[in-house]
Amino acid sequence: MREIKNQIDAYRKELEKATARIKDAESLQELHTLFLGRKKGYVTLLMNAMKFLPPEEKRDAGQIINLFKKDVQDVLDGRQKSIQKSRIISFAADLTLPGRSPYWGAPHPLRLFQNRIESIFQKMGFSIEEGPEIETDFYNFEALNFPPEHPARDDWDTLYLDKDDWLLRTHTSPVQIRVMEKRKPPIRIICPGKVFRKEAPDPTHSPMFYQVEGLIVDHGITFAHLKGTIDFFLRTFFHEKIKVRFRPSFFPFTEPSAEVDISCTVCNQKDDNCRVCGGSGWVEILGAGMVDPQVLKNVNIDPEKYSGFAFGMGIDRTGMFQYQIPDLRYFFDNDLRFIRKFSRQ
Ligand code: FA5
Repeated sequence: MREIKNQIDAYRKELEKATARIKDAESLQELHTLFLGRKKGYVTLLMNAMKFLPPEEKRDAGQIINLFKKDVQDVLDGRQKSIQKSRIISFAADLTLPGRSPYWGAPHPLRLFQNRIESIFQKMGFSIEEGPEIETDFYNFEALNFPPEHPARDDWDTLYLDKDDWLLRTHTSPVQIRVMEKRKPPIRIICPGKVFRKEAPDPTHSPMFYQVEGLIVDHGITFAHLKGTIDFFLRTFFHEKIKVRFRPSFFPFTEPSAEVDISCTVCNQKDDNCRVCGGSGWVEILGAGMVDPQVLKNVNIDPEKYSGFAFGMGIDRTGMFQYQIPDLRYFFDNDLRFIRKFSRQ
């Protein structure tokens, strides 16, 4: 009996020290197993030792051991409650902090500009077509009236692929041919997409950029329709007061041809040293013209019955001028501080 009492005293001291070291639910569980484990816990060992006592001592020994067991249980329960409470307190402390809202993905600004351009033309009755970015010489040049060795091919700094006459399309005009091959007039389409040119990047040029091609072919289409459509688009996309001018130009697939400029939205025609317009006050936004009769013949449309106009516009430049961004390379640097400025539009 004396031995059992001494052993209980020793266990109580151990419990006191071990309890002070409990930090978490895991160390609490370890202590529980050490004292109350069914097979080798200290309380079980004491019960086993009781078998060797004389019968008249067994009752008292049983009471002392049960008292010890209850004390151990109380101590462990108390620790468990305090661990739970500290967890709740550390969580509750966060409730005073402002919440962190996750950043949702958003369309790239160029996609937003494209959406806007598409929606203006859709309201005018245009439908949307797409074509491949890898093209053949035939669609990119030949069917558009650039015979081999034609000097105008040099205006498009082409990236050729190894195989046969494949290349990265230099403009979206080949989609005109693909559509007219399949469909007869009336045709009223726009074709947005990526194009590629072997060009050194600068504030208004990129070797990869986006264009939107437009094409109308029907009876009695004139240059006045082209002018009215472009004028309406630019005034809707930018603002009513934007100045628009048509300059005579040359494209092998349109006759007559024009390049269209708008008044510089970055300097408002007021800075002789403007990085974007170079002080001229004007920036080129698109090329356009009446579809050359030879192009219509190439796709078996009778130019005596039908006429059409086409245009090709830089999406990057259009967005750049809308937001007065002085360098279109910002669109491709993918600096999130820049990209996110557009995400809630
Ligand atoms: C063309 O690409 C013709 N296919 C457009 C066309 C279509 C004319 C139908 C007639 C009929 P151009 O090379 O000028 O033309 O390019 C058209 C527009 O793309 C330019 O006005 C400009 O806004 C944009 N652009 C041209 N080169 C670049 C470049 N390197 N980086 C960014 N935008 C460019």
